[in-house]
Amino acid sequence: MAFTLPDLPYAYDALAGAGMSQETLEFHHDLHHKAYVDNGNKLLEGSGHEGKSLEDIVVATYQADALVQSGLFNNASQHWNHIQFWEMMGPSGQAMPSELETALNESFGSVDTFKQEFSAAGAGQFGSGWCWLVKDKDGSLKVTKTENGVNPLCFGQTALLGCDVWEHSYYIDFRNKRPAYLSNFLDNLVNWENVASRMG
Ligand code: MN3
Repeated sequence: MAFTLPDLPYAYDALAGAGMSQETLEFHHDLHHKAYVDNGNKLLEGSGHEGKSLEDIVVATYQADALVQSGLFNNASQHWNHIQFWEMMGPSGQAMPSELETALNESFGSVDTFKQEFSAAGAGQFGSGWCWLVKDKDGSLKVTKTENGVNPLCFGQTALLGCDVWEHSYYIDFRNKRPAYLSNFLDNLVNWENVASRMG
């Protein structure tokens, strides 16, 4: 089905107090995310994938062995990634549900260790991409990083939390300081209720 740009689940200035400005959200949602939707729709036409869900298009067009992904994959996956990303954030002051805290403690030793691993994955992603907290096929929680638009769907994993480490996500508010953007994301921007709801 055709891709459509969803509204943000909050006002454009809702995250400003948590370190993501209105200007960043206007550029990121209205220009970057919209471009993935518009370009994806052009590439979807005549591709043979028109009848599929967004998730199925991402999985069907991912090429494990290809050095360069197709344009349809890149735009569809980035569309999916951004839908998740908006939902995974909220205004500052969000508490972590106890079941998620317990799961992070069991998987990583402590919430702080999880945050360190997640930040290191994001800071260590060379060039554009994403870092993730995923639930793997065996049920274990893992921190991963992916290049460009590649996401956990490609590996049969459930995305619990993802952070966009393309420069367009942080350059207005943090300039070149990706590690500062990542630590602010974890400390102030994550909607932990949304993350917990994805554990299933
Ligand atoms: Mn982005």
